[in-house]
Amino acid sequence: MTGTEAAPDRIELRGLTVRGNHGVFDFEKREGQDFVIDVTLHTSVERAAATDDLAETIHYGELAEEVAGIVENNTFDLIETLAERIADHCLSLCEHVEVVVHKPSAPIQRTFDDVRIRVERDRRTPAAASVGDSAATANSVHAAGGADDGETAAYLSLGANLGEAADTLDQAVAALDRHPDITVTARSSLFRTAPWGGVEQDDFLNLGVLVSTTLPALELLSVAQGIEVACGRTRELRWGPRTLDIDLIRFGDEEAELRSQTPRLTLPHPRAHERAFVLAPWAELVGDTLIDTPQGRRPISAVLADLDDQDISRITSG
Ligand code: A4P
Ligand code: MG
Repeated sequence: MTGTEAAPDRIELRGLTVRGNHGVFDFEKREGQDFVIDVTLHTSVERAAATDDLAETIHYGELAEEVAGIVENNTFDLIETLAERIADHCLSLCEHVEVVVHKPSAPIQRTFDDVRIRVERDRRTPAAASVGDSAATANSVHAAGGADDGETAAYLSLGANLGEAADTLDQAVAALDRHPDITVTARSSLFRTAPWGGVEQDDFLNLGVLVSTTLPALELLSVAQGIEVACGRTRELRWGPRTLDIDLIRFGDEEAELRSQTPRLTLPHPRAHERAFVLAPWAELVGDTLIDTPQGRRPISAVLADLDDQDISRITSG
């Protein structure tokens, strides 16, 4: 049975108009324009109707705010990406969703009524498996991360080896800090690091930042991915060259870090313990901390000592 058959009812939000800075052209990112969003959530309203209780349904006021936040707090080149992100979020609320993103002021040199992208996603179909997984994570993140009622500390690792890598990293840190719900509390030195992962390519520049955020982990990752896109991320190969990569390594404190096992968000980062370019900036920022390894929790300094064959050098102080 599909999600659609399971829930014949719909909650529909139409014509939500939000100013955003999405588009491939610089002027679109700089000046912004209106985006119009339609969302259809496939969800049963039977129980809410029977009890007349708001707690039994999806609050459409909150939905509108959350969707508006995704439009306002990210910068994507493509409305395809924006539609996907909104759908991804909605799958934390229901099993099946349709999202339409209209861009009525798109830079098209002809008279036109509208241009729009429509995506339909289901938690349970293989095509949307990662979306569904991430939606499940979104729920657990809200429960486990404690981000709804306060600040959560997180560690992010940033890397680049294409273009003006040092400038890109500066811009990325500034963009994270500009976000209204994220504060960069500490930034590491810049490190020059030999490529990890077996792909022959130029050295990377890497750094790490500690942030404090009121966002749940998935939204923090979405913001980071939006910054990757805005910095013109290109990547052809897994572990290959990239303009900018931002990985979420830890969300929460050492004693209360979020654990997540989905393709969209795996936490703690499963390969952190193998990578000096992740651990050296982290150790610089926090001193010692216990991290997950296949041998159990170990002090970061001991794990780093085992990685001393990885070529890494500090090039500026933070
Ligand atoms: N994803 C799941 N969990 C996470 C998480 N904790 N943080 C998902 C970030 N992303 C996470 O990521 C692929 C998918 O992983 C996304 O859909 C995301 O939702 P990606 O960034 O698109 O792909 P990728 O970066 O090519 O793959 P991967 O496996 O993330 O590569 P890494 O691990 O980021 O490695 N060598 C040096 N010296 N310095 C580097 O910075 N970076 C890489 C990239 C390889 N070698 C390097 C460096
Ligand atoms: Mg990555």
